[in-house]
Amino acid sequence: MQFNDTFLKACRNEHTDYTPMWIMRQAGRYQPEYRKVREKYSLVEICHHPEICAEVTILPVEQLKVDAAILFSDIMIPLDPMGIRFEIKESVGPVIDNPIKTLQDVERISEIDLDKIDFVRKTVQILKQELKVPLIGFCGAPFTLASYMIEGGPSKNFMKTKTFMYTQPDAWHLLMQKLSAGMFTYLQFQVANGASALQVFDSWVGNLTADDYRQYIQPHAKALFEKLKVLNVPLIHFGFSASHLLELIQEAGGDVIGIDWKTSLAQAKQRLGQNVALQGNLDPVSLFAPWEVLEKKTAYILDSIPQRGHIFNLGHGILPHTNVAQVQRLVEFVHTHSRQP
Ligand code: 1CP
Repeated sequence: MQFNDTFLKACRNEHTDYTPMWIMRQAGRYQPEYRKVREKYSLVEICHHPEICAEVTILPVEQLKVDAAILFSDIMIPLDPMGIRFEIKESVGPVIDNPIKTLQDVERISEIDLDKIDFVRKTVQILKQELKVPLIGFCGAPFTLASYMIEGGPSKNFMKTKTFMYTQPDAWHLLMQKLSAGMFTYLQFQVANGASALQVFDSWVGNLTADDYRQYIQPHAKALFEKLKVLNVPLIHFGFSASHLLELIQEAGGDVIGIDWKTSLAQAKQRLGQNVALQGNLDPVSLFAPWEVLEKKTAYILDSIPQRGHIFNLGHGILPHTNVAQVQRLVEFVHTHSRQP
């Protein structure tokens, strides 16, 4: 089988025969095979075993026939080698041992020690050998990571994070700098070992006002994306529920802007311009609709913007109870409906 580079071409806004797609969280609970692996190993244990981790990464590519793989990992994984201890709790998400409260806590965060995540190097190297589609490396953006580090876990209103930002701006900016530097090194490491595109997940940044984004986040996001340019791979920048920040996110950087399901793709294209590639944006819950409804919604998205420079995806992660056969049908439909004669 030949290497399928359709996804990379679309990221570069080049002509492709059809619209490529992958799915955020494509390796996960909705797959019986993944659930089986999880009976034996925790999420972190999967990451620590390169052979198993590679298998979990490849599974959705083979099962769904998507055009890209995403490294199976979590945004928290590179925090441990910076001295941040965490746990991923069942039905909760990441929980931090000692949440950050003071400047001293921030000063204690170390530079990322790549020797401690040698399993990532091994996994990516296996995937480089085995995959016939590009591998997307990823990290959490500084704000999203900081929110877990300060709140101690998932949050609804980000009260502690914003209070920290407003009351201790020097400590905040130091934290952002440290995270931005650490994530650059981490992403560079993934590319050096075989990742051929990168996605930065700023999942929770939509909870900020545009003014706060500009003042507290954007300089650091910009610094990260500026440095990433030298790696010469497509960069995807995704924020959830961040319609009000789209231009600012684009200004911070990225060859591809990820669009969440709440935002109109056509309006995003108008606002951001024809030269930027867009990724998105089917509502993950649409997969629970009858096929005819799902088909209509998918066609609407595909037909709403030019085919060139569009990577089809969900507008956020796939949900645990999604039916695999429905996802397979979706992928097939996206490929055939978008095919240029
Ligand atoms: O097996 C399990 O425990 C299921 C839950 C799970 C999975 C499958 C977690 C806990 N993490 C992951 C893997 C993961 N996380 C991947 C690789 C899978 C793939 O895409 O194929 C990726 C890309 C992530 C990234 C991630 N983790 C993000 C950014 C993406 C997003 O959805 O916005 C975030 C915010 C996290 C934190 C996290 N990890 C896990 C959960 C349940 C959460 C969210 C918690 C919250 O609501 O705050």
